[in-house]
Amino acid sequence: MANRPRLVLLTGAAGRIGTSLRTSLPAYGYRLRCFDRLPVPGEPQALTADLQDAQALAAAMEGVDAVVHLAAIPGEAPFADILAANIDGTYRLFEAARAAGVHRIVYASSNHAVGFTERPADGAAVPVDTPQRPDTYYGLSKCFGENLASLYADRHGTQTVSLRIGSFSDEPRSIRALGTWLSPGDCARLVHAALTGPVSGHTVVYGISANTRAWWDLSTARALGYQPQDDAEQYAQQLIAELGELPADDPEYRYLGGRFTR
Ligand code: 15L
Repeated sequence: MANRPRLVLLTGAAGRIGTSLRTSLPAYGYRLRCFDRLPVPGEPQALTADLQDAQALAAAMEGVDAVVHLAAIPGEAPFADILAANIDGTYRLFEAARAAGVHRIVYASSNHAVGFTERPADGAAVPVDTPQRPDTYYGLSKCFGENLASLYADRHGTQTVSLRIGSFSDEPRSIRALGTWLSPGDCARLVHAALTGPVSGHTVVYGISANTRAWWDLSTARALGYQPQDDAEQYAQQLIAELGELPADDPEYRYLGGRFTR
């Protein structure tokens, strides 16, 4: 594909999803430049720096075709910490990418941007155009990141894709995850689609596998070319036997954000 990005800057490369993508993305033909505030195991070339380090960020962008921005505090934290890492850090990342002329940014948003949305009574999959409804300062920072992605698309013409990632893990580990699971293989497929699929402006997609009990609608992800292969259903019988079904008044069942809404 002519427009397939080759050199991809991967921020948060030492994190859980970053570690998985470092293994899986090269098979799709990408060269990765890794960036993290912590050393990245097995990657001596990785750039170890903070997002607040403007010089390091500018150097990281040199020759880059696209950015996959994962670096963030991955859950709830004091507002000051979220502000520095997730909000200011994401702004600095977008601004450095714009200054370097990077065409596409794939932004790791989260389902917690819409976490206080009640699950539809009929169990229907929630679409991407549901209003933002953060469940935490963390979720709020993901709303900011999505809106920043929208601003940079409209104002600067950057192609931006926000991935509202569900529950990334090797296997689903909760009843909620039967609907929200994103397998490592599907995560790579999703990021590849986000790096190569047809994007005009800002696109929001949910990031889950092809779960029989899916909580979110995958049509915008599929429009990018995402073809998930995994389904949490194969774990359902065992998980339900171990953990039991969720009671209807349990926040893990009632709201999209699960325990983040407690
Ligand atoms: C997230 O955004 C978190 O980073 C992760 O730790 C999980 O809690 C996940 O959402 C989820 O909702 O399962």
